[in-house]
Amino acid sequence: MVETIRIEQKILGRNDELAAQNRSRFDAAGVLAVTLVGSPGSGKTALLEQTVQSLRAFRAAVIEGDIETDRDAQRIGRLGIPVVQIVTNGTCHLNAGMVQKGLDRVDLPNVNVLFIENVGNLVCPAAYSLGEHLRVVVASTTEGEDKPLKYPAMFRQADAVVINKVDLLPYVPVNLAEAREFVRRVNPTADIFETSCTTGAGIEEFSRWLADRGR
Ligand SMILES: Nc1nc2c(ncn2[C@@H]2O[C@H](COP(=O)(O)OP(=O)(O)OP(=O)(O)O)[C@@H](O)[C@H]2O)c(=O)[nH]1
Ligand SMILES: [Mg+2]
Repeated sequence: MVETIRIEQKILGRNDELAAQNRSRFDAAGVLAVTLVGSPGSGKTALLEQTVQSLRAFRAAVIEGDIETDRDAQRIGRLGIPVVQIVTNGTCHLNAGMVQKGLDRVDLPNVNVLFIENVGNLVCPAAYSLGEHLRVVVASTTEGEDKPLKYPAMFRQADAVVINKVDLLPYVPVNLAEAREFVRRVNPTADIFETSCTTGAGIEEFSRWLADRGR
C-alpha cells in the first residue's frame, strides 16, 4: 500500500515537470491554453464547435483527447480549425506527456488560443495538470445538480463551470439554482455560465470571458 502511494507520487511529480514545460511553451508563444473537462457527453466538443466559431478573430487550435476514435477531431476539422487527436488507448485521462507529443504537431506561433479537450471523465483528469492556464468544467442539465458535491476535485480546480444543455430544462427535473449553489459550495470563485449548444444561448458570454483572458 505504502509502495503504491510512493509510485503515484513519482508519476505525478514527473507529470508536473512535463506540465511546467508545456506551460513554458505556451507562454513563449503567447498562447492561452484552455482545458475542457467533464462527463462523457456533457457537450465539450459541442461547446468547442460553437466557441471557435464565435472566436473567429482569434487563431484557435484544438487538441482532442479520447480513449478511442478521432470522431471529435473530425468534427473540429470540419470547421477548418487545426486539430490534433490524441488516442489514449484505454487511459482515462490525458497527461502532460501526451499533450507534449501533441504540441509537436501544433503550429504554436500561429495560434492565440489552444483548447485541449480531455477524455470524458469527472474523476481522473483532475489529478493531471497539462500546463494549461484555464480549466473549464462542462457539466450539463441531464447530469443532475449534485455533481459538484459528488466529484468536488474536478469542480474545485475550475476557473469556469459551464452548465450546458439548458434548452432541455423544460424536460429534465433539475434545479438550476441548486446546481449553481453546489458549484459555489465547492468553488466560490469559478465563473458560471449557462449554455445551450443547440440554441446558441450563453455562447457569446462564454466566448467573451475567454477573449478577455486571451494573450
Ligand atoms: N439538447 C442539447 N444537446 C446537446 C447540447 N450540447 C451537446 N449536445 C448533444 O450531446 C451529445 C454529446 O455532445 P458532445 O459534444 O459529443 O459531448 P462531449 O462532452 O464532447 O462527449 P465526449 O467527448 O464523448 O466526452 C451530442 O449528441 C450533442 O449533440 C446542448 O446544449 N443541448
Ligand atoms: Mg467530445
